[in-house]
Amino acid sequence: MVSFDTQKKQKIFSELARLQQRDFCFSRGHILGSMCTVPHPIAREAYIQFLETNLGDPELCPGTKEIESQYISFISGLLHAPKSSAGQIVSGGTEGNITAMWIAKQLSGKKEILLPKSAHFSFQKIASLMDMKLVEIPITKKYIMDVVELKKKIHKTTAAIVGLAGSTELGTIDPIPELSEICTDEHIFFHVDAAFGGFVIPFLKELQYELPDFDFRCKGVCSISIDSHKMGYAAIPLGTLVVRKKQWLECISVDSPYISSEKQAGILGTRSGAPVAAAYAVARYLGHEGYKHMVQSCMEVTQYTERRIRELGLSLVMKPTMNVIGVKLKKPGCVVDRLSKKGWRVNKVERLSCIRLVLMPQITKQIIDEFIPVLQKTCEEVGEL
Ligand code: 0PR
Repeated sequence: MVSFDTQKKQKIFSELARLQQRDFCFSRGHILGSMCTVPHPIAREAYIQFLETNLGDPELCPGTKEIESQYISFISGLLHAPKSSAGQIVSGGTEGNITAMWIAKQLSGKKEILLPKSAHFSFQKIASLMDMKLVEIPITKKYIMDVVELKKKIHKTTAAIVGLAGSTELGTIDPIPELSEICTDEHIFFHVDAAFGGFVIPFLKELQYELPDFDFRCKGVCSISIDSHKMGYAAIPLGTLVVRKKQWLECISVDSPYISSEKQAGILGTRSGAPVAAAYAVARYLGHEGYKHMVQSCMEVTQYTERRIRELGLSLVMKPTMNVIGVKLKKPGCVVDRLSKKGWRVNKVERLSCIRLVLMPQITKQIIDEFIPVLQKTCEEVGEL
């Protein structure tokens, strides 16, 4: 047992608290641009309980391994994955995308990735890490991948096509069913990046929003990456990559002679069971209905925010598809800097000349009521209004 030198401990913790004071925090509600949240309280408890576990050596923690299997089953069910599928826990959207492209490269022996211009910057890392080439496909006026342009770029060298189900900048959804058909016909690996939208679209569809299918019910979809530390209301770092065929994980597996499993798939070795237990606890606690309610209230706050912004005389880049809003501005960087000095964090998207607001579960109408006058004043100061 570690015995504490109480004085030393107090000194360290006051130092930690002093530094933490400088952070923006979700619980005060002033972070409006992030795709993460304050985790559900149940996630916090489960996280701490599983702090010492290591899923990189599964024989040491068969119980945690079982939690992981059950969590993967939950995610696979949400995405309508077939029986032949398998899931790989990852640290988030970046690792999910890297792993998917690694599989595509191994399976095809090719190096070219066709992806919309709106794809997340993690693909730049993929190109550099795996010596792959990115071919950017223009987007339409609706901010989704232009399928006509895509077809022109398909080639013998194409390793994979990537579609977005919830883009980082605007929350848009690429025409996944159409892309799925193209990929089936052309025998191309089709990866769907649903890091943000994976925990939103299934529930919006149940709430009668008219959105395209994005999951394994589209036969050409080969893999989907979905993040629990975004709309899954869980703790950082956690995402899942689900692949249509279990055997595809073999091409990213190596012999692991020193540990309890014979082979290890994926990028990481040692990895904590804590975020997995936390996400599992949230999923068990909220259940399908709980997530549906959460998404419904995020959309109510989104619609409220949209109305308040329009009332100011500002316009939106487009009608929001999900709980992400782009507000058109002439000088988004300038507005973001000023808002930050006033204690509000939003993200700028220079490419679309807008700021991005993400209406995560912790954002309430009251917080929006506090924010709107600050946004108004800031826009007046810089001549946006
Ligand atoms: N794919 C998509 C569609 C994403 O939006 C993101 C992250 C990723 C992949 C990468 O996910 P990880 O960051 O989990 O690896 N999108 C957010 C963004 O770049 C991430 C984020 C979250 C940024 C919280 C800021 C923040 O405070 O905007």
